[in-house]
Amino acid sequence: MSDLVTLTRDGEIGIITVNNPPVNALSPGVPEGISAAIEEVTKDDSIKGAILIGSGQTFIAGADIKEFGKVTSGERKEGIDFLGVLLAIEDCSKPVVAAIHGTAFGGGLEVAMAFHYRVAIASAQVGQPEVKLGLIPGAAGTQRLPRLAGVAKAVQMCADGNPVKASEALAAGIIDAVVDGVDAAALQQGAVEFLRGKLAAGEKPRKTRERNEKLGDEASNGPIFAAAREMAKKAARGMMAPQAAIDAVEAATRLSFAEGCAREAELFKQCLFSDQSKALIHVFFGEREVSKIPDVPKDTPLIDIKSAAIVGAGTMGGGIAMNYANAGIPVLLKETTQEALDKGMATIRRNYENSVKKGRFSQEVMDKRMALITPTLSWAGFETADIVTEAVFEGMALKKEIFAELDRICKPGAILASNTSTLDVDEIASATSRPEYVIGHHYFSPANVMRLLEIVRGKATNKQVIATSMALARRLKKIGVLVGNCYGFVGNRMLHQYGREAQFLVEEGAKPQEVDAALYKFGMAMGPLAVGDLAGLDVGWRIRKEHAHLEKPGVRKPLVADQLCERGRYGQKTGAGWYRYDENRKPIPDAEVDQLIEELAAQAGIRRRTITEEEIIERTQYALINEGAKILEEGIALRAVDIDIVYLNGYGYPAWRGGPMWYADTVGLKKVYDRVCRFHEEHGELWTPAPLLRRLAEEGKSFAQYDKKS
Ligand code: 3H9
Repeated sequence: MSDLVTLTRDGEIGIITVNNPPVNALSPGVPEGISAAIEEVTKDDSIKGAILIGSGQTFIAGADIKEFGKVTSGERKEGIDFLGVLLAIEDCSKPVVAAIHGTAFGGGLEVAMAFHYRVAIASAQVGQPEVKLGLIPGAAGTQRLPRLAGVAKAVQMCADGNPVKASEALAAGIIDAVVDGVDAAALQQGAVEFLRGKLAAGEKPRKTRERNEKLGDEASNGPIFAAAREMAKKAARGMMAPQAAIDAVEAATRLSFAEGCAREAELFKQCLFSDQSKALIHVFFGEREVSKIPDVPKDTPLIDIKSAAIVGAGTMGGGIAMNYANAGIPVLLKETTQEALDKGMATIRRNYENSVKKGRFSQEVMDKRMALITPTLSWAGFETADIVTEAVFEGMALKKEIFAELDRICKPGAILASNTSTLDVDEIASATSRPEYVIGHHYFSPANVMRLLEIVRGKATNKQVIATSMALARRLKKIGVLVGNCYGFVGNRMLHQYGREAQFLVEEGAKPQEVDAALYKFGMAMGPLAVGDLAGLDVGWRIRKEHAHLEKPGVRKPLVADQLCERGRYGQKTGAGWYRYDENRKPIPDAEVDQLIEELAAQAGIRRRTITEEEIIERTQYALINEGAKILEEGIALRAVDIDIVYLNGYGYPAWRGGPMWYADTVGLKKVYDRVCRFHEEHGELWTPAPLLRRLAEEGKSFAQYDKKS
């Protein structure tokens, strides 16, 4: 045995402890250590039974995800024989109990299911989240879980990957008891008592793999699998792992345990070597990487955020207020007229009521949250707020006026954040005498739902304000990504290029619905033109008017969106935009729009032609990637993975493609660069290749390699 796994004793009970911080993952040495401990338990006559427990905050949270990349890259030839280890546990001649606190996820739950019994404290969670990494359970989870929980529960857990709480796991038969207590010490004691009870009763332990009574039959299982496949098709559109997980659970109902394991292994391998799994593992580590800011040390002291205030109770301001209230932080919400304030509060109330109706939380929770939001027409109370977020109309003059006012009112050390989506944070900060406390907090609509928070660092923003903003993002259940200050920051600056190409494609001959359909098929949550209709075409129209002075003469610009706005077609809110909308908000292609497009294209002398789906993908994706490379080289994004995380969490980019920069790596930067050069020749200056893209392509490198070095 190693330090990773120890065997100690509590009287006649062996205590096997896994010590592999931070999450007791099954890194090399851990399964072997458990195996050796079980052997010792079997051999030692003074030990009558054993428990397995994790040290620290958790049971085993799964396989060591870092190891998968080593296997797929060929760096590691031999895999760990998980199945063999689990069979040995199950075959142990003495009763063994898995004691669960924190999370028993993936391989962790698979280990636990090979034990004869499982007990947990109430706060523990169990789950098979492998599909979130593009994988399926690979250590007989798809075979043992249906034997414990029944087919319906097992197929659900393996296909959606969501965890279940201890109480639910108990009801499903996954665990055998919930023990009192809140920590590992209480758990250990409870598990030992549980085991002593079993020993005293002389109960013969059962092997999970031999428990077939919940496996159902063809007639009962057929509808379960059909429904699960349908559900996965919708909820995990484009992903292969959920379907593979369902196939593997189905194998458990049709084959022997050993054959079922062999089928699972085959499917696991297919998933492991897929681009989807590599992308999702990149996302898993990326979401954690973005919290690391090279020049802001981990131990930077934070500003204590006990109260907040928001200027503007519109769609964004209201959503931001909900975030604070949801996190238990009291928040003032200011508007200029009673009417606007009432409207904002009514929207918040309606949103909460919908959540209560859907059973997301209770009326009591809603009441508490509503009570944390104080509507106001005055600045009174702003002087004590630890953070103020401005969420007014996107106009520089107005924002500067508000920041000058905040500078007069707010206490020293308060964070002054702007929810601007495009504007210069330094210019906004220049309206104050304390630019070091000014920062951008760019939320995404709907702000109470979307996970992304772009945190925009101005040239004077101090490190404490940055560190506090990153920590606050976590408190608000967001993923904070630090970005530099430029027009549109990371997300909208890239989106601008993407949206531009979508519109050019339409002018050159693709129908709006063809552009949207191609990108939806690619995996985007919605096509770009449908997104425009949803967000309101007038928003961009207004921004374009504000920035008209920055346009370069002679550079092509999209023609149609502004004309749609001139005709009052602002999108869904006016019942028409790129599409017409029926009463169910279903987009309907509109001949009037086709005609307008043709007219505008003819006036501009644009030759109309057939556009392929491939061209739609290349033009839109490579526009994102080329701009992303410029953003990276300019240091607006810290790493390519930061750009990916922005796109996945703010723009509906499919996680299984890993984000635009990772997607570029999977295509190959040489190919992307060559196509960008071609588009440059055909379409001119807007396609000027990013120097970084050229350099990496010429060196045969990827963005991921660039990240490793930076
Ligand atoms: C699997 O099990 C396949 C099997 O079927 C067997 C196949 C043969 N491995 O999230 P946190 C790191 S697939 C390696 O910030 P939290 C993480 O990167 C696996 N590293 O903490 C971070 O590192 P750093 C199935 C891991 O408290 C640090 O630990 N299991 C792993 O917010 C802290 O993580 C899963 O998918 C890992 N398995 O949340 C579970 N897990 O500090 C994945 C974490 O350097 N993990 N790290 O940035 C989680 O869901 C969360 O980490 C957990 C803790 C809920 C456990």
